[in-house]
Amino acid sequence: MASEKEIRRERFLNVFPKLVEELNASLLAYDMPKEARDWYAHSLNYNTPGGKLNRGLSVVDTYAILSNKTVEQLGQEEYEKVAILGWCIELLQAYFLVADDMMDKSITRRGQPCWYKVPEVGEIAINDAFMLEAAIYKLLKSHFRNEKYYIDITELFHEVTFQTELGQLMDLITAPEDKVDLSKFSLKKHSFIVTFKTAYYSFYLPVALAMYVAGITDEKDLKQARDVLIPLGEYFQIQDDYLDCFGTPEQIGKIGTDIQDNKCSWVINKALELASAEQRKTLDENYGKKDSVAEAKCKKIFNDLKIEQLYHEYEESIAKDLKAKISQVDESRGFKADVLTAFLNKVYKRSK
Ligand code: DMA
Ligand code: MG
Ligand code: MG
Ligand code: MG
Repeated sequence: MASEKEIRRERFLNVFPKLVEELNASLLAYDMPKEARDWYAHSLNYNTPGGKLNRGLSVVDTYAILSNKTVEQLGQEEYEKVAILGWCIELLQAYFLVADDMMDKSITRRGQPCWYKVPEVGEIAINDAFMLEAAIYKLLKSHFRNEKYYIDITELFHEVTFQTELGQLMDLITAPEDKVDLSKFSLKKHSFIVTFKTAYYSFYLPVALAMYVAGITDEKDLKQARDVLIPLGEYFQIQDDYLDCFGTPEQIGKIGTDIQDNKCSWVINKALELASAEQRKTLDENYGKKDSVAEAKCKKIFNDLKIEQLYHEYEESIAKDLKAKISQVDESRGFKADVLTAFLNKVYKRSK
């Protein structure tokens, strides 16, 4: 028997082929040949639906909570409306990931080769990334143009995209390939980078979109959502950093690259706080090298410093703080603390 979670995922997935069809029809309107239409469909299908779909499903879940309904009680038309917004976030994520994997020189994603690693794709992936982003605004226009919140959600997508790109810029320039300088890293810088590169689009965006559709748009309520979701997003990226180093590729669907890529990750920052002079020297000499022996030396130090245990302690403490914050939420204008609890529960102790 399929679980409630699997049924919800299936219902969400069922919407996507219609969107691919619609996007392809827009190419036909420009007389694009079959070769181009097939390429776009392949890129959309390869890069968009294969992940956990947490962000997309959260738009639906949040909207249901705000409407005092279960997901199952949403009528098909109402359901598709919010599901399309969910797919727009998944398209935004696909766009970022295709580019991120090229910039991070990653090999696999979601258990398959990164898109740019597919032999016939290569650097065409750059244009494919742009076209994944363009799909968002096509869909917003065709499905939401007549809604009073159309301009709000369109501007929100633009702003959040820009915030994420700022985060990616900071992530990349803090990790130059040829100049390893660990003194440039700090937990404060890490927090800044991950808030921008992950928290806004992965956590604030899904909830804010559902709030616009549900008509709960008082700035006080948007702020209540942000005040919990931004630290929750920071916690999520700390998990991503932790899993990059300590997760297995089978578990996380990708091969970790942070050590070899000289990334300002939570793991190295925590290690730098605690390292002895000797350990620091080893890290200075081996971090950020495109070499698996050097990478193993860094991992050995992380193990000696018990970073895994520190991570679990961090996780308990942040979950406790977030629960306390959620319990303070003011529901008088229709916003609901349950929206935030549902999000926290999806993230807490995740292992993939
Ligand atoms: C991901 O950061 C951020 C965006 C905006 C894609 P990352 O490089 O740590 O992600 P991953 O570990 O999935 O490559
Ligand atoms: Mg990456
Ligand atoms: Mg990256
Ligand atoms: Mg990562």
